[in-house]
Amino acid sequence: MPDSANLQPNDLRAFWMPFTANRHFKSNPRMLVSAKDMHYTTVDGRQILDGTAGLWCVNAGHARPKIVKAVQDQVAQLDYAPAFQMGHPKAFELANRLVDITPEGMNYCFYTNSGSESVETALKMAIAYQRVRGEASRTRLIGRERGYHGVNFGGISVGGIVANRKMFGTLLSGVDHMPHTHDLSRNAFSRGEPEHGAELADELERIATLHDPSTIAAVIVEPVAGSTGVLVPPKGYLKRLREICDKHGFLLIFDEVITGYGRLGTPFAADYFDVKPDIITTAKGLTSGVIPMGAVFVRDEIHDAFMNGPEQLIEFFHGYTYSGNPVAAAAALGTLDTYQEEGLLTRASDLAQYWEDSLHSLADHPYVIDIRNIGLIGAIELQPIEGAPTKRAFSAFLKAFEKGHMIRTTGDIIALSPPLIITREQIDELIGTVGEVLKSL
Ligand code: PXG
Repeated sequence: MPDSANLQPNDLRAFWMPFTANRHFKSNPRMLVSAKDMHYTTVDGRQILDGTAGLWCVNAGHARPKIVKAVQDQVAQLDYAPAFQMGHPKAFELANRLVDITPEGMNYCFYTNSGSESVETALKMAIAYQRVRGEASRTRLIGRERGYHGVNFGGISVGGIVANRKMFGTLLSGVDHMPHTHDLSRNAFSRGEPEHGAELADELERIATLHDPSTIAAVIVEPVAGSTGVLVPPKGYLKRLREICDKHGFLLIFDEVITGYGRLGTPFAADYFDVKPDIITTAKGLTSGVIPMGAVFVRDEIHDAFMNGPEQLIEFFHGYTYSGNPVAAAAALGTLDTYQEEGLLTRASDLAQYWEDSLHSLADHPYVIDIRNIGLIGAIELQPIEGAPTKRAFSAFLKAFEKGHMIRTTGDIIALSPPLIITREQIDELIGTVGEVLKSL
C-alpha cells in the first residue's frame, strides 16, 4: 500500500481534465492512488469496487501479475523501437496471437494507440481500399445517431453524440447517419437483444438511394453502443446491415473498442452476433487498459489489395510513432496470456444470466424507466429531473462512490461494465449498492 499522505497533490489547477466537470471535481476531488484486482484504493484509504472496468478497459482486473511483469521486463529490455521501416519481435508475435482470436479471414492487424485512432485508421483504410480496388468514387462514410467513435475529427463526424460535435465546426464532409435503435416505447426492460427494430437497418437502403451506392465507402457502427447508454441491437438488425452492405459494396466496420476482448462472453461482438464485418476497431481491453494501445483488424482481401506496386514503396501512408510500441505490445501479450489462462474471453457468458437477473431485480426501484443488458454490460435508465437533465444520474454516481462503488453515468443512464473477473458475490454487492443509491435519490 502506498503512503497515501504523500500522494495527495497540493494543487489541482494545471491539469485540464478530459470529459470532466473540472470545477466541480477540483472542489471535491475523487483521487485514486492504487488498484488491485476488482478494487481501487482512494487517497483516504477507502476501497472502491470497480463496476466499470475503469472506462470499459480493465477487462482482466487491476495489477494482474503477468501484465505487470511483462511491462516491467520489456521497459528494461527494449523501451522503444521506431515504428516505421523497423520492427521488433513482440509486435509481430502479438499480431499473430491476435489474429488467432479474430473472426476467420481477418488475418491482419494494424496498431494504434487508442480507440479514437483505431477509428480514424479504419475510416482511412476503408476509403483508400475502395480507391485501390478501382472504386474511387466511394468516399462517403455512414455512421449512426448516438454512435460514439472517439473524439478525433473522423470519429465525431461519423459519431452521433450532439455534445461531442456541435462545438467543432463542419467536421468531415460526405457523412450521413442512420437512426439509432433506442426505442423505450417498444423495448423497455428487454433482456438481451430487444425484439423490435430490425427494420431500422433498412434506413441504410434509403441513404444508399439518396446518395447513390457508388458514392459510399463504408458503414461504421458499434455492435452494442456503449458510451451513449448501452444500446443493444434489436434481433436481426446487424445481420440486415451486413446484407445491405454486401448488396451495395459498402465495407462494414464494427467499432469494438468496448465489445472487443470478452465483454459479451465471446472474443468479439462479431462472434456473439455471428455477423462478420470487414474491419474491426479495438483498443481498451487489448492491454486491459494498462498501456495505451489499439488494433484494427481487416479482412485479408483489404490488406491484399494494398500489396501491389513496387516492393520498395510504402503501401499505406498512415501510422503512428507509437504503433506497436514494445512496452504496449508486451502489456498486450501479458493481457492475452491472462485472458487465456483464466478463460476471461468467454467468462462473461457464464456470468451473463446471473448478471441479467441481478440487474433486472432493480426494475421496481424509484425513477427506473428501463434496464437493459448483454454479456457483462448493463444499463439502468432513470427518469430525468425536470429541467435538470443528467443531474439524477450524476448524483447516483456520487452516492455510489461514497458507498465504495464505481459506476458510470451518461445522461441519465447508469452504465455498468465490471472487469471480467468479477465474482457472483461482487455482482450482488455492486447491484445491492446501486439499489440502495436509487432508493436514496
Ligand atoms: N469507439 C468506441 C466504441 C468507444 O467506446 C472510442 C472509440 C474511443 O476510444 P479512446 O481510446 O480514444 O477513448 C470509444 C471510447 C464511457 C466511455 O463512459 C467510453 C469511452 C471512453 C471513455 C468513456 O462510456 N469509449
